[in-house]
Amino acid sequence: MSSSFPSAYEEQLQAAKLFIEANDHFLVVSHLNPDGDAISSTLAMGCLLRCLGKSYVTANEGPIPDKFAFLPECGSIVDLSQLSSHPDRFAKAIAVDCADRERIGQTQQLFAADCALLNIDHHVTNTRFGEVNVVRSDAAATVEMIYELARYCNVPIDLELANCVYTGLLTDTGGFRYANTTPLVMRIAAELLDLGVQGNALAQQTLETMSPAQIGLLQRALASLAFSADKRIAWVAVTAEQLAETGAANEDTDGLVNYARNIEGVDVGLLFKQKSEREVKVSLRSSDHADVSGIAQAFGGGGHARAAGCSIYASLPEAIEQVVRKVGTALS
Ligand SMILES: [Mn+2]
Repeated sequence: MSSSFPSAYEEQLQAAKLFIEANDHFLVVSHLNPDGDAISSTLAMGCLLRCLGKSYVTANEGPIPDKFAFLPECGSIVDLSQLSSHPDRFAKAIAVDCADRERIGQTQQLFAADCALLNIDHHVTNTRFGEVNVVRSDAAATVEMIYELARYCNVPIDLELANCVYTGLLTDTGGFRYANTTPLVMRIAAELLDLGVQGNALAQQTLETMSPAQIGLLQRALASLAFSADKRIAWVAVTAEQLAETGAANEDTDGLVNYARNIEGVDVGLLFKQKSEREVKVSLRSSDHADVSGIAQAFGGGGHARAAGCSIYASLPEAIEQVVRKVGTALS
C-alpha cells in the first residue's frame, strides 16, 4: 500500500505487520489500571489478529472498569489477579499503550523467558522496550495507531473494531476536546460514525455517567482543594480512608484532577491519591505552560506533556510538598 505515512513511521508499521505475519499465538497486554485507550487498544488488536487468522489471548493485571464492559470481547480479557492455575507462557506478546515495560505490571508473568515483544504506543516517554517498536507520540491515542496498522494490513474496519477505535479516541481526547484532537482524529472519527458507531451513546457511557462512588469522591476531593501562593498550581487530594469509605474502584478517581487544572489562571492541576501510609499516586495535568511529563519522570513516572503521573513513597503531606515544590520550580 502506498501511503500518506511518513517513511520512518511506515517502516515501523511494516515491521509490526511482519512480526504479526511471521508469528502466531500472541499475548496482547496493556498497562495496569487500564483506561479507555488501553482497553480499546487491547480489543482492537484482538480484532486485527482475528481478522488475520491469528490466535491470541488478551490479559491485564487486574479487573476491567465496569463502564467498559459493554465493549465486545471485553469479558474475554484475562484478569491476572483471578487466575488460580499457572497458564501457558507466551513466546510472542504485543504491548499496547504502555510507555515502558514496568507499566505492563504482573501480566509479564505470562511472558516466556525469551518472549519477543511488539510495542505499540503513543507516549512521548516510551522507552522502545520491544523487539519491534511502533511509537508515534503525536497520535492522540494508541488505538489511532492500531487503526492505522489495521489499514496498513488491509484489515476491514467492521463495527466491532470501529467501536473500539472510537472509544479509545473519545476517552484519550477527553471527548475530542484536548490538544491532541487533531484533524486526523476528527477524520478517523467521522469515518467511524459513517460505519455506524453511535458516538453519543459511547460518550454517555464512557465520559458522562458517574458511579455513586465517583460522585462521593468528587465531593470529598473538592473539599481538599488548595493552591500555591501564586495560584498557578492547584491540587486536590483523596485519602486512603476516603477511597475506602466511598467504595471507590481505581477508575473512580479519573477526572478529579481536571477540577484543579480547569480553574482560571491555573497552569498545573494535581491529584494526590493516597494508596497507603507511605505511597501516594500523583496525576499531573497542565494547560499550555508546563511540560508535566518531565516533572513526572523526575519522580520515576512518565506520561505526556499535558498529562502525566508518578508515585511518591512518602506521607500524603510530604508528597504534596515535594511535588508542588517541583512544579513551582518548573513554572518559574
Ligand atoms: Mn493512551
